[in-house]
Amino acid sequence: MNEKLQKIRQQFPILNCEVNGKPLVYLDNAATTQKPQSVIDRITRYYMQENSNVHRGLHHLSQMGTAAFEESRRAFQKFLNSELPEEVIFTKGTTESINLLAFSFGAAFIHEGDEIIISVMEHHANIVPWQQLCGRTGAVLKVVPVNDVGELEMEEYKKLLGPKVKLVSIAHVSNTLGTVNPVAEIVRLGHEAGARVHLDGAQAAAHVPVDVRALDVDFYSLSVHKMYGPMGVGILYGKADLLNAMPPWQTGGEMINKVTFEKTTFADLPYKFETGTPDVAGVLASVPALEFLQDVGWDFIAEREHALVKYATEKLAQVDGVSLVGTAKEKGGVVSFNIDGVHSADAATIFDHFGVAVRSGHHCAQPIMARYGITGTLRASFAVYNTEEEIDVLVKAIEKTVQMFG
Ligand code: 7TS
Repeated sequence: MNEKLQKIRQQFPILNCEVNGKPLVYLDNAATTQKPQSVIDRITRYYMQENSNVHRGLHHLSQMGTAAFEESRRAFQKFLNSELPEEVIFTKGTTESINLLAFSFGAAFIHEGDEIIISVMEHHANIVPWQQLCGRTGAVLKVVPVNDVGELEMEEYKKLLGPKVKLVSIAHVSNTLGTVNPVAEIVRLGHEAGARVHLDGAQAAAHVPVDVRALDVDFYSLSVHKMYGPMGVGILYGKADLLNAMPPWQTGGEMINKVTFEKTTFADLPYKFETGTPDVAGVLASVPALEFLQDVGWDFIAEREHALVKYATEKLAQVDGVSLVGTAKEKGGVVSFNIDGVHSADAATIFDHFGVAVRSGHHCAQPIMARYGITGTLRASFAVYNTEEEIDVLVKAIEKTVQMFG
């Protein structure tokens, strides 16, 4: 193992633990990544020395917390290269970001007969909120198909784009297939047709640099827990002019300007969309997660994740009875597969005896499963701390499973 990789692994205490008497082989990073010591320490320090509510107290701790909270927003502004800090809205995660967007953008811009484009490979979080919005408004959901290897059929996307399309909402990277979608082209074509474009970046933001201005994307969602950061924090990025034109979603404290029983006026961005007490510790501990990504560097991340996907793909292809699901040309750190005659849940349970953590089942993406005529897959998903040796352990577990069900 090279020295840099070793140093990275040393930052993650959980990687030293054992599962069922075996060293943990954590290959479920698309569900959530593990957390480096710096993130854990930041959470501890907050609760030991800084805990207070933000944006409301005049006392020392609250002032300090508020300043750190807004610093964290600026860290995300820089991370995403957004023009303004107030274009960064803190949410609980991608799911909440998309629900916010569906309700608020929906209320401002979606009417009966309008069209919303998604794709077959979306996570349920980027399907159900739009389906519900269509149910409320009489708008129509259009779905971009996916080819046999797991790529969006871009010619079909072009055909779906027409004057009625108000929004395109597509995954930057697929959580089941690992496909990296041609997002710059998706945004460009969407804009040419007069639509707004949202990218679901849940599976992208820890793997590729995201520059919202270079992409010219209107909205971008992410979950910090998939980026080496804490649970319970997400971002909805939106262009200020659009966010300003959108009504609040959830209402209550902290998002108001003035309240009387006759009428309430609302705060400006970003507070209009940040109701109630946020996860302050989580927001503050997101900064060391961004610093971790920056310290490791995008080049190293890309190099390692490509190497791991290539290695896993080659090794799995050599095992009789294993079939890969999703072999797009542009792929992130996800390898989905099935073993002939073995239910994915049974296989995952056997893998666990080897200390190997993978996800099994439909991965909250039932439509793409239906597209391939399957009910689920086994999914190994990689982070920058994973190693080829860990993939060897996975392969051993697969071989054992094949033997047992032989
Ligand atoms: N969008 C995509 C593409 C995702 O992969 C996920 C979570 C979400 C949205 C929702 O993110 P959350 O943080 O709000 O839950 N995906 C997965 C997964 O693949 N396995 O567990 C969670």
